[in-house]
Amino acid sequence: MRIGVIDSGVGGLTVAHEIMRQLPQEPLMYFGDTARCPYGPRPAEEVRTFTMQMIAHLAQQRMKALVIACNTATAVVLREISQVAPIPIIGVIDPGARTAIKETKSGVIGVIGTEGTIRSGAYEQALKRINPNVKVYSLACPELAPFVEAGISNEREAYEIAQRSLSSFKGVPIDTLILGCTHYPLLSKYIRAVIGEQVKLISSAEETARELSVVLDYKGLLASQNQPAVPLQHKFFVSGNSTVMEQIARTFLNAPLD
Ligand code: DGN
Repeated sequence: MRIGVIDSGVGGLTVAHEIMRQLPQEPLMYFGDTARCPYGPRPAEEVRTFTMQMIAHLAQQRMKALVIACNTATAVVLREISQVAPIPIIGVIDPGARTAIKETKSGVIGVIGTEGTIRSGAYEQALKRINPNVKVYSLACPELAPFVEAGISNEREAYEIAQRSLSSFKGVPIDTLILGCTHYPLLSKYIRAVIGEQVKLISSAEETARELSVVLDYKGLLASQNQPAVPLQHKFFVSGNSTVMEQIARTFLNAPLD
């Protein structure tokens, strides 16, 4: 049985990549809602409907766990569906918050994400649940995910968009920055150039894959650790254009899509 991974578009591939690295024996199926990305500016109810449609699509096949590799969707639906779903459901917000708390020295943490994620306050709540004393600065960056979704064709433009998006963090004394949208690790080079070497960038991918591994192990759902006889065939679905998905799969996942 496969692990389902969903996102509004290509960003969840950053999480899929880490799952493939940590759990190389697990076949994935990925759904990117490229036709309706971005989710960030949409009302919560619409994000909920679209996310449920993606889950319903993957649920037509056998799935042993689901990773909501989209912060915007995690903020809206995780709590609701994990209470009723018959399989484990993992989101990306708590893992990102846990990693940031582990990494921060000063306790001053920045969060960037879509309008929906920032509006939900989900990161701030998750961080303060772990440590009520941390100081959190949150910033919506609505230009970043659509830029990634369009294919990051121009390095200069990437840098300028990162600079514009992060300008209000100038002078804010964060030592840790949560990339609270799964599209953003694909821009980390530009974000790093703007924010400076001294700030630790946090992507939820690694900790999300770790949480998935722990949950599968606990439930007895981990695939056999033996090397499969034939290489795993992951499945990728998109609701719209697949060009950027293919480009990212080739360059970032190092695995051409069928
Ligand atoms: N990748 C998604 C997230 O982590 O929130 C959202 C991108 C978008 O839809 N703008």
